[in-house]
Amino acid sequence: MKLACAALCVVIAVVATPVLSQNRPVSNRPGRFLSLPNPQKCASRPKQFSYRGHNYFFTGHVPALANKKMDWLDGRNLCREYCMDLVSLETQEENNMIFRLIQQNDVPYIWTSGRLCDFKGCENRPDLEPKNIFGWFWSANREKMAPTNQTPAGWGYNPWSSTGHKKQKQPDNAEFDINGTSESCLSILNNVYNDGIAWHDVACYHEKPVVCEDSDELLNYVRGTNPGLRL
Ligand SMILES: [Ca+2]
Repeated sequence: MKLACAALCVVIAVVATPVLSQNRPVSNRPGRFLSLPNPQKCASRPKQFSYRGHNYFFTGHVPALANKKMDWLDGRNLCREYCMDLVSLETQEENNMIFRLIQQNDVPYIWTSGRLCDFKGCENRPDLEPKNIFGWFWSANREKMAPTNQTPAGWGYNPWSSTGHKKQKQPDNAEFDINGTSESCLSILNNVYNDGIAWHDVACYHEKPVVCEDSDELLNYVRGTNPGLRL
């Protein structure tokens, strides 16, 4: 019941994106929802590597998904069917692990679960202002990110790129100036702006491969509703 409520809240939050849906030039598909986990897929999910009890996989290394690129919400939903979600990078150690994966495999970019709180439900929240500094969070677990203009506590560097399309530090919401589409999703780009591997705010409709990470919430839900299923 708790999960149903949590999932529903997220569904509403993700679907109600007035800024994006009014302005997005392509793949403007209304009425999209978060997928529910598929118990069989959860039980047989790819486990390519693990960190602190969570399993991960990169779609580029799953033969059936190797050439798949998807927009941010489709990426979340692909992961969620496996009781996972897009990767969230709360610590430098975990971030370094994903940066290494990208570097060693020459991956051009991936989606993470990072999202700007710029949709319905994010209004009247002084703690999220200004949005470009305080408005970012990890969708997979709703954890707030450190202010984007600071090195996160316990980290030795700021993972946001110092440059981008406008030659300004990220997040820069650059595409908004080009076609009115907000850069509301967090992608890791591999040296696209001659800036090494770094975080960028990117418009959510762009299609990219993804890294999925175990979701405690979805695994617990499927565990509770499928006694005896080995996850
Ligand atoms: Ca950007």
